[in-house]
Amino acid sequence: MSGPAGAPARVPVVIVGGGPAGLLLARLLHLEGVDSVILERQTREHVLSRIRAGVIEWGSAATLRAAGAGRRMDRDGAVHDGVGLSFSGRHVRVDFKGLTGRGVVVYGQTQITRDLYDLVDASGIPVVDRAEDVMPHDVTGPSPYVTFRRDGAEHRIDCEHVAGCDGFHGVCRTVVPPSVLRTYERAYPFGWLGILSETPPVDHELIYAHSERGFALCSMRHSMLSRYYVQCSLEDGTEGWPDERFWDELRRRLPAEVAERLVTGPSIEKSITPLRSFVAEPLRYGRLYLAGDAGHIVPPTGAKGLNLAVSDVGYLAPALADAVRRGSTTGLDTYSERALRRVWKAVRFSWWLTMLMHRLAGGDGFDRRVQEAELDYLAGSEAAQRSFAENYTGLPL
Ligand code: RFL
Ligand code: PHB
Repeated sequence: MSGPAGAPARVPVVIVGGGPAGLLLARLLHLEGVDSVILERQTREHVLSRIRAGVIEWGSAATLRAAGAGRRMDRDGAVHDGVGLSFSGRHVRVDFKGLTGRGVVVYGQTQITRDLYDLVDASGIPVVDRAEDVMPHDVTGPSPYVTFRRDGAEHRIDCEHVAGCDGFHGVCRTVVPPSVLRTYERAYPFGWLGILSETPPVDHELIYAHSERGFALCSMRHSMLSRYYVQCSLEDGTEGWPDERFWDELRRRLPAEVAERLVTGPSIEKSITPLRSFVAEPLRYGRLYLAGDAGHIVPPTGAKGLNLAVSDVGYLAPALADAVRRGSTTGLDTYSERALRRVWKAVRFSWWLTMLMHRLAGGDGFDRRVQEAELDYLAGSEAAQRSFAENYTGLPL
């Protein structure tokens, strides 16, 4: 076995996964003078073709800027100072800026990933794509190593620490034995059907809509690229949702004056996502650390997934740098606890917003009445709106 072409045989930190968490971690470590290697299962083209998050919390935007990844975000992204909530024929605007002094940045994850890849390349950080059968070893001892295959050849990289940034379906979480790992999970009985279309967004801000027919979300990437979602059944496939049906259903879930303004067009992407909350504890096992979706996922309703990946890495990068450069493990010793405190608050918010805004099946109407009462409360209470705004724009690190 040998170090692969372009990657050293020994490096302080091996990062498994070249999504936003892995790329940002590599860049922040580089800025702290710590070398790393990224092992990514997919091709770069594949990673860059994924359409995902669109809302960046204020604090995440600051972290991205500190990493040097803020230039295009600040030029092409849009600061949103509020968001619309519609229900029972009413439309309420939650004024983030007025209530918290901050907004969020609407800028696609696809663009962030591209910006981070550019930075990682410019920093000379090796990224091995198409890395198969990646496997961390000996993470509870002083000398971990990671093996993988590429183009049929076996490789090994020795390291001091392994960062598991390999998403929900990654390998790193499976390295933690069941006797150590506790998982908490909630699968919701519905999904989101999302489309991207080259049409102007229906509003200058996002609209979260609760309706008798189910939830809908109007989002965007820029002035000529809209992102819309409707709650759908878990049994649905995209083939059962031709564009006409999607637009028709979306219109029916929006307040009449919004539906009238909706500009439709052919979808350029269409996909279905099941909704799930999941947390793994602890996020550390020996010298292996889980960050981002590898350790937890949230339903997209609260727009928190990418933001949690950024905040995990915001804790992990300085802790790793302290360990590698100064021999101090205090930051790593408290990483899991610090990250999980913030994760659980985002899990709570995402769960709450999901349960508030979606059509819940069955029952005698009790759940619906409670939802309506809560939405009415939210519409009429500045305290409730401030709490919403504080959570949506991002709790402190
Ligand atoms: P990722 O992005 O999944 O990246 C993990 C990477 O690891 C690779 N990998 C492996 N590499 C090597 N060996 C293995 N064995 C590997 N297994 C996997 C994968 O190929 C991949 O490249 O995780 P990361 O970096 O933690 O980032 C997390 C975010 O991607 C995710 O939380 C967000 O996209 C969630 N999310 C949203 N988050 C927000 O903050 N705001 C939003 O508005 C928002 N909207 C969304 C979302 C996610 C969605 N979907 C599709 C799940 C909307 C949707 C529809
Ligand atoms: C998106 O633009 O893709 C998006 C925005 C807000 C969410 C989820 C997804 O809560």
